[in-house]
Amino acid sequence: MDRTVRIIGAPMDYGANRRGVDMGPSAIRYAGLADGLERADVEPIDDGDLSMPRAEERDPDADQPHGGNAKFLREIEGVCRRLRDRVAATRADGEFPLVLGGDHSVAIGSLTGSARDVDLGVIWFDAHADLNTPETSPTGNVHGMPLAAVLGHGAFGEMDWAPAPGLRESSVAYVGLRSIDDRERDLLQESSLTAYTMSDIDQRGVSAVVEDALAVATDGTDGVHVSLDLDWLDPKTAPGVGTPVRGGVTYREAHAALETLSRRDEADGVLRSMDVVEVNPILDEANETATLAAELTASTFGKRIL
Ligand code: 5AB
Ligand code: MN
Ligand code: MN
Ligand code: MN
Repeated sequence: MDRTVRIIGAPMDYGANRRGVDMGPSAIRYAGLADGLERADVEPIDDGDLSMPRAEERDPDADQPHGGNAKFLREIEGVCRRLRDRVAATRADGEFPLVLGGDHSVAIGSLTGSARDVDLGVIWFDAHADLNTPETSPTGNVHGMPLAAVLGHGAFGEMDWAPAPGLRESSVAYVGLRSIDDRERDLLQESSLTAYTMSDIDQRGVSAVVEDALAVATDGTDGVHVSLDLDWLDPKTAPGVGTPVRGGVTYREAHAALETLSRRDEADGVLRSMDVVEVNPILDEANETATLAAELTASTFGKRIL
């Protein structure tokens, strides 16, 4: 066993408009996550799930930022502060934090925790840019905002809990984008974020694109956080997600991408933390998407065919 991976369940659904994504951590565990990790020669330790406040007792519109809409922001803040501290403590103990969502708003906690006291690069596997602010969001769903939150855009700039000083736009690379809101496109183009779209993958192949993303995320940083939104994959392969978009990566491309990360990590230990998010078992077919999430995680840690 060459490394300890601490599994932290974050059954959050406050950031999405669909119930069910809160069952993601159980479904991914049930699909054999720990076994897969052992076969990748890492030691999994399961911390269980963070506790969540009960949605039925909450008012989604309480404490809205001035002039914006970010539903359940107060609840998301509470959970992400706890997750941040758990992730930072895990890193401080020399272990690898693996966060199971839950919707993508949990990445606010993983990123701010992993970036504590270090410069962090990020590779964001997603159909979406997740760069809306409370002012630009067409839905008010915070799972469409985590990168804007940690980079301190818009109303997030006034919140002391989200921005991560160790994270610079120039160290963030998207892989596989194919659905971006108009205001997000403007933000993206004004920013120094690097975005590889599905069309880059079509033209150059997924491994070459991931090598480039690694170059961006490792340049001048102390390590890389991997954020894997299962809607990155094509919905035919990963049906159990709340915001599916046609034209995503295939089963083989997804494995090739994460194996590329793993090969680099084997050479220089560049990966620091990871989250696996947006698995919704209610929308899934026979736990197919959770199984894929577990397999892809094992591939990231070096599980090989031979
Ligand atoms: B996901 C949308 N851009 O902001 C929004 O799944 C969708 O974490 C966000 O990538 C999808 O609501 C969030 C329309
Ligand atoms: Mn996402
Ligand atoms: Mn997405
Ligand atoms: Mn989604």
